[in-house]
Amino acid sequence: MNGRAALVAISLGVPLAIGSAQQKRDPMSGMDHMQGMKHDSAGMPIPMPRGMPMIPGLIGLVPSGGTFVPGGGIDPARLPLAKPSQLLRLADGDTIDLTAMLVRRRIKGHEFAMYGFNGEVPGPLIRVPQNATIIARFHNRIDLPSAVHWHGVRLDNRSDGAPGVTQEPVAPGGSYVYRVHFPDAGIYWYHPHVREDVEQAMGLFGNMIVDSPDADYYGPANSEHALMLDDLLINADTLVPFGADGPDFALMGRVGNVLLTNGEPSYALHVRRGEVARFYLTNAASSRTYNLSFGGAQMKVIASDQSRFEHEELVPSVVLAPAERYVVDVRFARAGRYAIVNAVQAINHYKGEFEPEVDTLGFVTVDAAPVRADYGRAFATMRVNSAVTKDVDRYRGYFDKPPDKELTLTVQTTGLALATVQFMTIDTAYYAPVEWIDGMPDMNWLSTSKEVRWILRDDATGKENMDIDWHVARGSVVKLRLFNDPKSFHPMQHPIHLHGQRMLVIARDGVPTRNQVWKDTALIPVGSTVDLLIDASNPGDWMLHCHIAEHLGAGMMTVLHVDR
Ligand SMILES: [Cu+2]
Repeated sequence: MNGRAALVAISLGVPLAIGSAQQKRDPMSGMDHMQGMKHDSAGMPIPMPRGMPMIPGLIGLVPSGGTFVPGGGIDPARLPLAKPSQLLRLADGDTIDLTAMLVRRRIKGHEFAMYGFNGEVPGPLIRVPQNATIIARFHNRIDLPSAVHWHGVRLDNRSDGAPGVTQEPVAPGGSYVYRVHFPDAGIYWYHPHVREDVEQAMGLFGNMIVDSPDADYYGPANSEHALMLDDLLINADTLVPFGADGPDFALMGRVGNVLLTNGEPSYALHVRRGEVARFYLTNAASSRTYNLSFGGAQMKVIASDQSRFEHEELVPSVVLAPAERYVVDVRFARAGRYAIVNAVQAINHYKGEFEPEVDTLGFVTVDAAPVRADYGRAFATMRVNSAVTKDVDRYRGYFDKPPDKELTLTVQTTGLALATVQFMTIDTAYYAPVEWIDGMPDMNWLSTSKEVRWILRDDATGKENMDIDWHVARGSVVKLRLFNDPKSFHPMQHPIHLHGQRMLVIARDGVPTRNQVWKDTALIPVGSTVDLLIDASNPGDWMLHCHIAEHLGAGMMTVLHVDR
């Protein structure tokens, strides 16, 4: 058990035994604890949002399953300071070494032992030409088993980095060699697929930009910037420890209280007046969905996970679920300072009200001096990417076919604290289609993968998660319908990710979508039915799962077998 958590538990007079959440389920005993805590919130085991008291029946409880922090209490001063991401331009046939290691990070005045690839957070930005193949030698030098998944890349199945499906986890001290082929231009990312609730949250992620041979693929821009968004959950001066046996925060996911851009709490960029800046956006957070905008600057969305859109569009903001990517061009027309913000509707669970919440991720400072090459006219032109339309045309005949598979997204719980169950029953009356923040971190923290099981249920057979034995022939065009059951114990959005293939979001709630783009991750809001059309062209065993790390850790995955 983490030292701090233990200290808190002692001060509250709660048994220290792991699994004491099971032992203390009497709401009245919780009230007693609250008396003792009334004037002192310093000992709170987890940070609560402003104005949100802990739920009385939960005070003093700790999650079942023990705790884990990276480095096992090592003094961060003994670790190398994390470096910012370095650009690695690779050519076809090149080899890289990618080492997961412990690093020291300074965040909001505190130093933590965390993880990085090659000592960098984010890991190296790998930039390759389309159709290149690289050899990546992965070395695991952290204190957990690990692996590397090349998210969104339609590569050879054996290099997919999916332990339990395509390889064994790489033990601490071990290595593994991946052969990564990049058939599609776009923005991708790599991260471990072992305890990603810990490893990804602690900094193991990096981008890959795959460049089209067409120099005018995205149109002109003055500058390019890769932004990896994530968040971190800290107490006053410690990391909130992770579950030792499996993820905690299993209900809503580990939503952080510090928002990070490229690993830093404040992002700063300087541009010239009139500059068109191209941002490659990746949501690397465990569970937070972002709604991002650039201080009112005009933003044009160009591409998403695996391709450009059929046509470009101006948008007020861009919503990124965990693992989603977007390529946007932003034109900074006037001199001054533009705040990069995440603006969402939070729920106040005590009042049953939605409240606006705005977090500033950083600033873009625009010089008075004008940019040398002014792409204002090109920016104002919404390009039509007929190559994407032609590609999608080959699949449009399948849009109206009946679904090949229908999955319902739901959850089952056992052994949760009584107060959690009572509060949730009331709370479910005003669920939001997307839960942007964690308004109930106390009950969320106590819910581990022991109490919570997230489910993909096959409507036709009633089979769930890994019991679904789903085979399709190579070259099939598969229609998958996903329904996110709003009547479950804790309805919540799920970013559903399919490995190794590409897919289109063809309808939401029966309404056909327009402006297609090839995706590997699709957000399924609560109460929604979403139709995906999968181009199952890449043979192998491919994970289909929720990309909220804690939901995946609590079972929310199956495998699509694309037979040879
Ligand atoms: Cu989920």
